[in-house]
Amino acid sequence: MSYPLVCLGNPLLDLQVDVEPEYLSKYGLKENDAILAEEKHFPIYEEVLKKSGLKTVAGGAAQNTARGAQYILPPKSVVYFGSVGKDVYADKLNEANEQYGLRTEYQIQEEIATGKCAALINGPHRSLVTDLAAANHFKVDHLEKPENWAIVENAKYYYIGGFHLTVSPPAIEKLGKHAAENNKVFALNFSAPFIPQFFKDPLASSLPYVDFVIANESEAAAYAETQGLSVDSKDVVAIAKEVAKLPKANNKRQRTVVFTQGTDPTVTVTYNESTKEFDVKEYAVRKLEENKITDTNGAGDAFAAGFIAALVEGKDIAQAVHEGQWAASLSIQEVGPSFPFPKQTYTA
Ligand code: 26A
Repeated sequence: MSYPLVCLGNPLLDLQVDVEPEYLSKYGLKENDAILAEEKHFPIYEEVLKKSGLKTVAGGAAQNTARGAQYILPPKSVVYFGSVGKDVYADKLNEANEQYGLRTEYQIQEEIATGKCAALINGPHRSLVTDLAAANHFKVDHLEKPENWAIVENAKYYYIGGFHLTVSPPAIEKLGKHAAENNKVFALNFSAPFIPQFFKDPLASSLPYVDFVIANESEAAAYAETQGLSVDSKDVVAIAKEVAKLPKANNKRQRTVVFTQGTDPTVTVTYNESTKEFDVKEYAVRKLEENKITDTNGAGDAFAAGFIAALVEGKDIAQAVHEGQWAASLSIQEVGPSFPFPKQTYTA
């Protein structure tokens, strides 16, 4: 019995609260962003823990995608790697993962707390401030343990949260190499604008392995600006073309770049290396009525979950985008990066 999908990322517990715009400005936060906490942000955690209406929900971007993909796929389909502490936060993550049937192979830190993310919700926006803690201590040697490497070898799809580029580029490279050498599917999410901005080199080193890039419009713009591309940073198709045609380690697979844009159409660009042609597609998003939206925390991760689950199911890119959009619409109707129970099933 082997698990077809392996995911890698930073396991976090989300401390989710509603805030006013003034609270964001007090800490110099943008309304829609994800950042690593600096010293000046640390009081936020104390403050949110005291706020009424606090919700603690399992988070960590790639872990959300892993849970979502397992929600969709048959039992025993997804294994997630990351690093946590030994505390009540880790207990909460384990509880959520069990509910979804997600198998985790955590690297456990004896002395370091599980990571947390203050998810500051302001209407349809979410500002995420993360203290990685134990998540920051994931090491490639955890993947290299024979029992874990067997899981990797038995899988056929790999999904990496770009956020993990801040933690263990060697682990990402190891999985990427394995995927390329064995003609397996490797997907990477840009995760947040600060990844292409400040983790430019590790991102550049991992991109040759990537068959599917998944990102949103602000991450695409950050990529274009940081790379100094001579394209309009709002022109997602032009940016996707630039990313799609970057060199690949495995030329047996074309690269597809998938850019979501909130309620604007999802764009996919696939580059055909032999003809030098791009296949560009746009997929409209079915807008949910506003009163059905609970919050957008985890919407992008849910999209990625539906997308990658569909690939695992053997579906094509168009179907994968539709399944991704469906998963995102389910998740934004729940609190945080969650899915509804009893389980819903996707019908094309
Ligand atoms: C390294 N950073 C900043 C992060 C994250 C993160 N997951 C991994 N690494 N910052 C926020 N998140 C998660 O993103 C989800 C929404 O997409 C949050 O935990 C939240 O669940």
